[in-house]
Amino acid sequence: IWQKFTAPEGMDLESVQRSFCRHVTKTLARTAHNMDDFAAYQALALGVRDRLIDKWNITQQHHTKMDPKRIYYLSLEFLLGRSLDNALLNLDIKELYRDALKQLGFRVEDLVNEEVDAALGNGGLGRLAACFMDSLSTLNVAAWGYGIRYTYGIFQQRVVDGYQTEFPDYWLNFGNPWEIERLDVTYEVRFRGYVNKIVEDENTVRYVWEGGDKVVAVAYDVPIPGFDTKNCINIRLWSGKPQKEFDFASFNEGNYEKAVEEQKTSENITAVLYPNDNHMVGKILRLKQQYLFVCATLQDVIRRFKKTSRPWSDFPGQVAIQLNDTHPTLGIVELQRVLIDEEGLSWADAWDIVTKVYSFTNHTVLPEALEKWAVPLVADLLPRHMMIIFDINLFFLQDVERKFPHDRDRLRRMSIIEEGHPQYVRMAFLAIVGSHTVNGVAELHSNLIKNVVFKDFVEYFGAAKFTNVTNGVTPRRWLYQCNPRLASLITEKLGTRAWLKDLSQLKKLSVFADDQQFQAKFMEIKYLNKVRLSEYIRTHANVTIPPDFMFDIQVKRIHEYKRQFMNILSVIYRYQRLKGLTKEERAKEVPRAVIFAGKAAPGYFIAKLVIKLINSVAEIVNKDPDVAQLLKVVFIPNYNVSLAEVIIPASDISQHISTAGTEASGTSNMKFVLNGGLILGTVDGANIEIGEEVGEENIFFFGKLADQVEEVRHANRYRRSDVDPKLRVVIDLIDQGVFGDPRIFEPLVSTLTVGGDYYIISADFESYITAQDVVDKAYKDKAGWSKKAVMCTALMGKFSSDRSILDYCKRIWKVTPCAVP
Ligand code: 26Y
Repeated sequence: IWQKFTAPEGMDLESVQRSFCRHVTKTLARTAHNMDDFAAYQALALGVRDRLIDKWNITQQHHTKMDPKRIYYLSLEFLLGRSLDNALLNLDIKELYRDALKQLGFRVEDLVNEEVDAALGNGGLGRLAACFMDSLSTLNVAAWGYGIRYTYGIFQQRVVDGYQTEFPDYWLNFGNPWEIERLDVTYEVRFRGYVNKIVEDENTVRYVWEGGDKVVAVAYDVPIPGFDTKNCINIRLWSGKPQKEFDFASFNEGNYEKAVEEQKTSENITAVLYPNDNHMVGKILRLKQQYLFVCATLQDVIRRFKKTSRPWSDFPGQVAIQLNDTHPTLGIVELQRVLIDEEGLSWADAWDIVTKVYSFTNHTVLPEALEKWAVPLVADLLPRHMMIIFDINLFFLQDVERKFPHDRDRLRRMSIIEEGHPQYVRMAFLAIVGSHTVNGVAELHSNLIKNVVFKDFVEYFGAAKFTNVTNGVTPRRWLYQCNPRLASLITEKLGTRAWLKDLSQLKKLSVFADDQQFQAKFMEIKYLNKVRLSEYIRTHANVTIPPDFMFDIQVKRIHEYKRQFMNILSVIYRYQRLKGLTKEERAKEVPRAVIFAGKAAPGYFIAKLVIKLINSVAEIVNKDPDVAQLLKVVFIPNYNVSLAEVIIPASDISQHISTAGTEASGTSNMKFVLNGGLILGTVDGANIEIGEEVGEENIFFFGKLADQVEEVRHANRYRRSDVDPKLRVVIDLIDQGVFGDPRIFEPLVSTLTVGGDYYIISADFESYITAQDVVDKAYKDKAGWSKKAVMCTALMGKFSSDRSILDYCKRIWKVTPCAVP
């Protein structure tokens, strides 16, 4: 009976339709006459969810039987975006559903647009975690993602009077079909309290952490289907709630208000995602999030491990935990605490296990992004952990001292505790000391880590502990899903869709790079994608962009190091240049649409001013008839994953122009090139490796190199007001009020002069403008450009997240696949 009634959903039209109608009438309690597209989306999603759960169950049963080494990917951010279209494609049921729904009067394409994004992340780091989950599932790795189920994801951005304004992201208001609430999977998490020292005999003392307040973490599971596999893995997200939701004593006394007070007043730890990208803000609630996260996760991991009654010495062979940046680093301390205080292991045995289990990925070298927590804050919230951190540091520094005797400055530099008033815990150092492997996310970045940022640690631990795993992106979402026409063309040309699981096969496209017919098809698809984006911009930003303009796109978080400011300055330069041209000269110019999108951290004043400047420039340029045929500028509000899926396939050129040495990798650069868009970029992050793959002739590099930046900065200290002459022209226009009241922009403009121009915009400006001209020239040669675009797509095989994940599996986690047969 059981088998009969739990059989997986059928793969025929009728099964799909039956499931759809059942969810409409039974789950949603609506009727055919009382439903809109959103209800249809919900019913469709619930039907797909049923299929995911079938696969999820099969996968978990298989893993339980085989008991393979589990990979745990710990990340405070998962930027998943929408799930429906992705699930339909990964399960290979999109055609089936399209036909089934057509007969019911719905278009799948309309319904997938009803979904709200799951935006539990800020930018690159969170989206990388999401791509990695897709690859782990597709590659049949027995992996789990762990994260936080924020009630509010990254804020919604609107533009009011040219300024960014933030609104809450009510993503759960209409329910979330992609999560399975596990009210039975809960763990207690303690905060504050005191540490009791128990002397058992002369040789043994134990510490017990007691008292304080407890909260409860509840699990929500998000199934992640692999592509072309039975495998479906899981992201387990924790939601916090107060332990006592209800005060029965007060209730019985008739004090109903007080009975629910705790629930009302205790701030919900997992309520909101911190909206800072690459910028540390030492808020106690954030530390609480981090601890709730690692505490619940480790209890879950350990419970799973204990089911098989293995000895603790087996733990490192069965468990690998990857730290997505330092945000989950408390997990190192928590595991050590559990092993010594609760499981009774010796310090040495416990530490041996801990350091075999953890590995750590660094995503940034920006000093303001390196996490450090004030010791008094940690000691108050997590008293036992603070003791353990001091002990870890003591044993570590004793060892450093043995290896490098009489080098006190080295001890000061390497200490996990930064001295001062107050002292701080340096989380990156703690992560390095507690991990067996540390990796950066692109070659240049990993080298900077080794030779500059963590140099002392390389000298102490040896170079083998530090490695590179270049980032990648999932070709399922970032080509197959977001650019279906190009995906079909590729499959048609290669005669197989095997490239979706082995992206290196794209190189077979390169033989068609000179084929005029193929070029024409390729560029026709690009054109249609530009039409789609142009339509979006018209309806959402009220700017009309002819699709035959060159689409020049910069979309990413707004940050000084990413230099959107330099981009808009160069737009002003172009604007004044075009205005100075004769009619004949204008006819030779390439019409360009410069497209921006991205969120600024709400507290990042300068970044928000950049948005205002972009909008002010757009306003002037877009209404100026002198340049109407040649230049458009637009800021598209509320950049997110689903918007990226519309923007990225439509680029002719995209900009990745960080100051050399500051962008660890970048991952959107990979997405753009994969979709046949060229890069204008600095010699930074993964741009370098993209250049190596596609060839110098297919990428536009400019600017100072990473090892020249310090010297420029040094020179800047004596420069003050004598900026690059072309930049001077631009600054003068802003100062004259051409783009509105110059007093508004003064704090931004002065970063170029009195601010010391830390991101060396002035030193790179000439080279940047020249590179823009080279781009224009190349674009005029239609055949030449088409060939470049084809070669870009063809040579991007390296940048699949499948390759990254296989790299982690082989070199860091030492794990092989465990596929559901
Ligand atoms: C400390 C905390 C406030 C914090 C929060 C978010 C610190 C950093 C971040 C996010 C960092 C981030 O997204 N880094 C990006 O990671 C990508 C994936 O590796 C890289 O491609 C990108 O260059 C890097 O900026």
